[in-house]
Amino acid sequence: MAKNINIGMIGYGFMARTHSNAHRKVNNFFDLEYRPVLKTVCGLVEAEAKAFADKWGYESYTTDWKKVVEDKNIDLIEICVPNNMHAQVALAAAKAGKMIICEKPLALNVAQAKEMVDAVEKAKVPNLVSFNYRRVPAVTLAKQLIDQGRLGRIFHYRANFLQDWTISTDVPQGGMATWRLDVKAAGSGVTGDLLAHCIDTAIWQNGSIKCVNAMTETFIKERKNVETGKVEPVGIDDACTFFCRFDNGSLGNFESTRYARGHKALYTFEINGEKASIRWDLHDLHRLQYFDHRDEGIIRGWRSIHVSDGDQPYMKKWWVPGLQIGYEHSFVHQIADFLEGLATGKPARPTFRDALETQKVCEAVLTSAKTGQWVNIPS
Ligand code: SOE
Repeated sequence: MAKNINIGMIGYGFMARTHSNAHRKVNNFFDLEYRPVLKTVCGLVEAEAKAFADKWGYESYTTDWKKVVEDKNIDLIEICVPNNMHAQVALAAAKAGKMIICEKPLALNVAQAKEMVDAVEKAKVPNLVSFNYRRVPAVTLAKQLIDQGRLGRIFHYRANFLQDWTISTDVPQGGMATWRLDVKAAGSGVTGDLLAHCIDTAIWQNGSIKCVNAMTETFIKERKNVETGKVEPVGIDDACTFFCRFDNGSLGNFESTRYARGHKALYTFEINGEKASIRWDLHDLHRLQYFDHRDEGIIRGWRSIHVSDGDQPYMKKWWVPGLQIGYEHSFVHQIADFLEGLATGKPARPTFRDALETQKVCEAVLTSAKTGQWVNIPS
């Protein structure tokens, strides 16, 4: 019999849906010692918290997150609220001895992130930050191929995360649906929201980043704030491009924007090594493109690996070879790995400490964009 882990979900938006879905499905597909139980969901508007609880099968709901954190019956706090609440909820949850899974980015800035790392490490509570794209099977396979040395020396790491949903001047800032445009709630724009994903994957696959040189732009300078009803200056970065040097000597080139007309969520990366290259595209997420220079000349070319076979990451847990999975499954894998980590004592990653590295790069990127200078990533 699996042991129950009682979940207290803080938030009822998009991310709370992806995480709740993962908790509900994980034991149907993975053989685990632990079983998540959806105990309580917490959100600002009572009727919406109730509706969320009914839809996803939570036993209760509340509008007071402190009650959830202090509830003796709750084992794990899920932080799926805007970025400016991550630190206060995480610090209280760590103090109360709860396990924590926190949405990305970990915090508003490095100072906050450090405090959160100290808190979970002092309390010795299992902790994870939700950088879900690591757990798309094709992305995990890319990491395995790199670790096997198939690419040889790595020269280039290139990543993009492109969207187009904020091009209209009518899109407001603040409030439930558009807090990502309000610097007070989000901390930054595309840097923390989208590039953080690319940076997390890049550090995981290619090692630490040494220094960055960035530029950002805010194309629409004022937007109506849903909360105040007033037109206010926009404080986030709408677009960000940066170069970097990795510790392994390779060069990085990253771009993110919410102004790439035609792209809804196009996350791509390409890694070029001495012997081979890899390319991945979120819109074709079950495929990994691979080019190996050691192939015989007449058949050498890019192969498109359909990552759906039982010996490829995570896939033996799903259907039969050849049948693919999608976005939601990366969150199921995340929960499976977290629960597996509890059982084995080998924590799933990225932990808060790992995510602090990404936070440092994000902060250095924003500093560089302001000063126009190269910025070193502090150790
Ligand atoms: C923003 O639109 C967003 O939802 C991010 O917040 C997510 O982290 C990303 O995966 C998809 O886009």
